[in-house]
Amino acid sequence: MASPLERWVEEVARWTRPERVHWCDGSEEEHERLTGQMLAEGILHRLDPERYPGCTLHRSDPSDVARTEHLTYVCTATREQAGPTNNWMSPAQARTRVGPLLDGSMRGRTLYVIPYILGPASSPYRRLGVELTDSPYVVANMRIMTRMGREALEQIGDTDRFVPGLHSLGDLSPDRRFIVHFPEECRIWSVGSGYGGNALLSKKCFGLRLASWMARQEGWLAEHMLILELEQPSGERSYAAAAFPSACGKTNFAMMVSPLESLGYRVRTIGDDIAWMHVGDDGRLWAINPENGFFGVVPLTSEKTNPNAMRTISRNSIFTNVAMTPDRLPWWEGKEEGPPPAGLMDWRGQPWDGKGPAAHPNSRFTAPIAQCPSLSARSADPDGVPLSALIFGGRRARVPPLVYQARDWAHGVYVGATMASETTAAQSGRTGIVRRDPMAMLPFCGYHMADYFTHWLTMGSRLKRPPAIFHVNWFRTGPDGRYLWPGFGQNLRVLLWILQRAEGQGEAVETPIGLVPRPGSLHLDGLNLSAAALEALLKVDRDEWHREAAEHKAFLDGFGPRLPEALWAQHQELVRRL
Ligand code: GTP
Ligand code: SPV
Ligand code: MN
Repeated sequence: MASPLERWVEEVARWTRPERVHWCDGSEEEHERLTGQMLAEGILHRLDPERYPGCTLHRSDPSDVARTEHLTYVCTATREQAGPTNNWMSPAQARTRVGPLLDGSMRGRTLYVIPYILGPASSPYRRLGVELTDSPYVVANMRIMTRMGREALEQIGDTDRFVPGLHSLGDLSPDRRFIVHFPEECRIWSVGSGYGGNALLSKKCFGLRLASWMARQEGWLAEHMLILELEQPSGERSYAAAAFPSACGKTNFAMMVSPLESLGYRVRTIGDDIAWMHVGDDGRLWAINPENGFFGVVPLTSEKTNPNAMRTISRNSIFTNVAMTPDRLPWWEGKEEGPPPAGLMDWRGQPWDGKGPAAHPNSRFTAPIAQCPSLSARSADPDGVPLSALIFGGRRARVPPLVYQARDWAHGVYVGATMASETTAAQSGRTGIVRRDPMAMLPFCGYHMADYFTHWLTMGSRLKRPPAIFHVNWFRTGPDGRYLWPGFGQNLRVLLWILQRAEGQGEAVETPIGLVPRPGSLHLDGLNLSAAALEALLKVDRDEWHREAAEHKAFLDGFGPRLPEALWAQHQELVRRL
């Protein structure tokens, strides 16, 4: 008798008509063979094997360089279940609109079967998935990003306990591109894109959209969050998770190098993009990183901004849409000081004309988590780590101060629900526009966002020792348009205050929006920051916040009567305090 997995693979093969089917075992030998094939076909290009051993460059189709949110759908039975922030079509509509695009779409290609585990292999919180794809580049990425291969296949065995995800490159045309989710069946179809979060179905499709749906039903949280560890001079370790929208600093924050290492403060990395969080027996919130690699933003990554990332991506990594020097080194804006090297090939593979950027602004690295020098010893702890703090943050030139603390859990949920950020190159469309992005989950929540807020509030009531909640903004600018805060490793100074506050220490002053650091309570020794800049960074301007609160209201109104009363109460409290 064929297993559910075998039956599904056969069914998909009859439908998409691949020339052959390959079951991935995740072995070194398989990896070598596939890489060799992609090099021969020009899907990958070898980088300098001395300076970047095991590294390759991939150039995606120029029309396929970022997630396409307008082509991403949540296909629940009713539109109401998907809510006002998701694109919706009915499951039946999805079958008639998207199904035909998959019909025969793998002709002449190989169908790869990728079994994978999200989370440490022995974690009670792990989940199993299988991606079927006709892209060998997706296979190579999934091998880095997940625990892929034999072990996953064994854990699936004859059961149907896996999330089926079907992906085909189709003809790569944006006119025939769809990323559709069927939460009720826990199923994903993606066609017409080979890029990142559109095509690596373990990541945003399963890890967030479907997982957030499962999490609500089962009483946990699936969030767009990094997870980090802070070691104190006493040797004590505490943990925090932070949600910043795409390309707003999660990877950098998770890998930051402490400027206070000589004093005994050290940061270690657990995850950089997704956190799955459960209520522990001790009433605390525990987090695991479901992923096994990083799919990170390349531009501006440098020895200065993120030396841990530079080490991590120095071998066995895939670079997507970066530029290349004549001696086959990957190159990107912000990599090093000084003028760009001569003779660059841009991300499209053309001689660089010096006009636009040489590397695409959303160029990415795919690198194994095990190569990260700052990796925490508990990064693959099956139980996860207990969180002391949750941090929300956005990219805002104005309004939110460097850091503030929410008064309690419900206020923290309000802060997360109303946060906003300027759009970046991580999604197609215009950049630099302020949009509300609740909990950095706007493009990733698999159901009605008002129900998601209710779920957050309910989770708080189940936590005996809830993490304290904060909001940060590294991106506030001065009158000259320059960032007021140096950012990157210096963000540790803010993290210190956050974790002190979470332990009931650290000094704060009350403001209408929450608690901001008392000047002097931030550890700023050795940082050349003027008193005026600090004041500007911590300033809470009532006029600006009145306008901000009005925008909160307009945004929350869009959720209609499903919005939990507790959030309206928070809003009224904010307005009253202002
Ligand atoms: P996704 O992978 O898209 O989810 O992004 P991310 O949230 O992990 O963002 P990442 O850390 O890759 O940073 C995105 C961009 O913001 C990069 O160009 C960084 O150099 C820049 N950046 C990150 N942290 C800071 C900071 O503290 N200050 C400033 N000014 N820029 C930062
Ligand atoms: C993001 O856009 O938030 C990413 C990259 O982490 S992608 O995998 O394309 O979603
Ligand atoms: Mn992300």
